[in-house]
Amino acid sequence: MQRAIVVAVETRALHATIDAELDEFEALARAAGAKILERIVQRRDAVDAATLVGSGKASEIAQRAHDERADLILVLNDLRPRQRKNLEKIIPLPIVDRTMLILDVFARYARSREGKLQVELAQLRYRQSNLIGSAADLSRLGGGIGTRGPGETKLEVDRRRIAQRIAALNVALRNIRSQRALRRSGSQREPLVALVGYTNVGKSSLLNVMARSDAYVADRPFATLDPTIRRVYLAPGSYVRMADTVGFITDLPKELVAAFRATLEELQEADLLLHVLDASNAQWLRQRRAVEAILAQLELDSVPAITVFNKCDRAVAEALGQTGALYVSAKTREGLDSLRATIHQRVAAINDETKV
Ligand SMILES: Nc1nc2c(ncn2[C@@H]2O[C@H](COP(=O)(O)OP(=O)(O)OP(=O)(O)O)[C@@H](O)[C@H]2O)c(=O)[nH]1
Ligand SMILES: [Mg+2]
Repeated sequence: MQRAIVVAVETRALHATIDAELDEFEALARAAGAKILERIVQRRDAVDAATLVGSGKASEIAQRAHDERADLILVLNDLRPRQRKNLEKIIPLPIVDRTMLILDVFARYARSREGKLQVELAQLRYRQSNLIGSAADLSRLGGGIGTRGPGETKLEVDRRRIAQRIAALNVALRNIRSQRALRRSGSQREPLVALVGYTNVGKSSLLNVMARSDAYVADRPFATLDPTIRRVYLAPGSYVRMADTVGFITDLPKELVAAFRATLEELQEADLLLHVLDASNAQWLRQRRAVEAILAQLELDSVPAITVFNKCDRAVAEALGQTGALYVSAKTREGLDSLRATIHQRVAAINDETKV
């Protein structure tokens, strides 16, 4: 386990949401295998242009890191390349930002060949555009959080080889996708319903209770990275294919959106989206907005959708009574009959429309 100190600058803009963002950030850090020693938050009107935190604060962090034998610094705010360089001069430890942390969780858990290639592509693009990964940096980092590639391979060091590797990854991904498109065009299709939503809201759990399947479920961000499809019974003679997808998160790194774009755009073929929300999370509205923004970015906002609040067995008051939404629990199985009935009606209505 790597020992990490979490650092954040609380600007005015962040004031209202910083606690929730730090909780989420630390959940990501734990999923990446870090042990969090301490949270250091500095309040400022704006971040310091040179060192993110003030330079005095940076020295203080360096001292704490030394005293607590920390291995790395995790920074919540976006870091410019220059701020990273300057901070690394004051704090002689690897500095990992939120994007690197998310990419690291993906690298750690991607299983399918396509998933691994996509993650590696995203990581290399990020390193390229943020000027990370000179040989000196990497030898110091030694294969920990921020440098781990999918399947424990080390990220490429040499810039010229990074460009070559990116090109090779793009070719390999195109091949996988064209094979999948061929397979799909042959199959007689039942309607496709896709589960989408913020990470950890219970999409895979819902798929499991609906399809009596055993997709991987875990109480950590990004448990699902590889798309799965299962057949789900709705009513006599009525079945749909239900797709589970990677969860979304606020400010999903653009490199990840780009790398996963092709896979996610296949959701445009869905007849219906189930936008799953976590009724037990006080942050559900913020999560909903983040998901809606990503759906728009992927041009999925024109696909018919229904809103499903999951975890209604422990709902917070503010999540209740939203009009037009369904309330279910994958845990207690409450509300699943009406979810099946609603999907059945919506899919039938869509099919009728397309016949006319
Ligand atoms: N109390 C309660 N917990 C639930 C319910 N559904 C899921 N969970 C828990 O929520 C956590 C996340 O569930 P997942 O099904 O892995 O969530 P997901 O949306 O697929 O998450 P990612 O794949 O990581 O995006 C797990 O610990 C589940 O046991 C529910 O209805 N009630
Ligand atoms: Mg999942």
